[in-house]
Amino acid sequence: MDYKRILTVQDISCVGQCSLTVALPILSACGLETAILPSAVLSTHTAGFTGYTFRDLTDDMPAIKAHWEKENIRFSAIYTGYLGSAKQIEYVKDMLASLGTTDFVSIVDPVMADNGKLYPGFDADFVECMKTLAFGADYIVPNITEACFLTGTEYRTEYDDKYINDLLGKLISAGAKNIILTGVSYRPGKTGVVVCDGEKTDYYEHRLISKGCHGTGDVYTSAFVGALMAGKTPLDAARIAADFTVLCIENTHGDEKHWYGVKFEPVLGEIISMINA
Ligand code: PXL
Repeated sequence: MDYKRILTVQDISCVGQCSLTVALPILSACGLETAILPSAVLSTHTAGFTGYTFRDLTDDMPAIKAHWEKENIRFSAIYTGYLGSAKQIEYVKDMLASLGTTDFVSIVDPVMADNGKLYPGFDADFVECMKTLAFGADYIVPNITEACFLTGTEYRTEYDDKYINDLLGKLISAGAKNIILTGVSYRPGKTGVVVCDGEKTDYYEHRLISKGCHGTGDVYTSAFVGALMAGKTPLDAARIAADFTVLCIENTHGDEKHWYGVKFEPVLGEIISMINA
């Protein structure tokens, strides 16, 4: 298989095991040359820490893109995660339009919300802008809260498959091509991921270990992108990402001091085995 170069655009939270400090090692482990574009540098992530620093790197983006174009650098895929501002989303859309190879794939994790609420710093204008990025992408990987914000749907903690199918239908009508909807739980002790390409919908159910483990969304999407770009089908990539995320949570669960992220490093070898299986 050819050697793929992938770009991931998201923040560096210096401490906190999320975004780039998760995506870079996971994508590299999947055998991909991984280029990064930090959207911002924060001392920690914003979910649970207070007083964190935030250096917005939006203004560096056009010059970085221009340099890559001058050097004729192109990417097989661009995967976006946490983006710091609406202006940044516009720059990222420019990159999707011009930095891809001919078989280019775009994957957008519309990181902005969880448990029914937007993360600190995000507002309705950001959501509107995120819609324009997400609905133009080849794959989107929202959780249920993000899917609700993207479609103006009321968030529910209890739901059935009709609610989920309506949500998928609204995403497809709005322009989504392939949806990987995470955290879909129909019974106690279980959760799962829905994979929908607009015609076919599959569901992969797995163990629910605990709620609220921070950073699992980034582990999941990074593993999904890694497996997809390593040549797996979207459904297989979604399954591998789910199994790997469960392993990471199992490895973290029970360590009360480790509330801010998942201890994915000791099980990183497992994703390599899953991809090679
Ligand atoms: O895990 C998503 C994420 C990424 N980056 C930053 C965050 C969060 C979630 O809160 O705060 C800075």
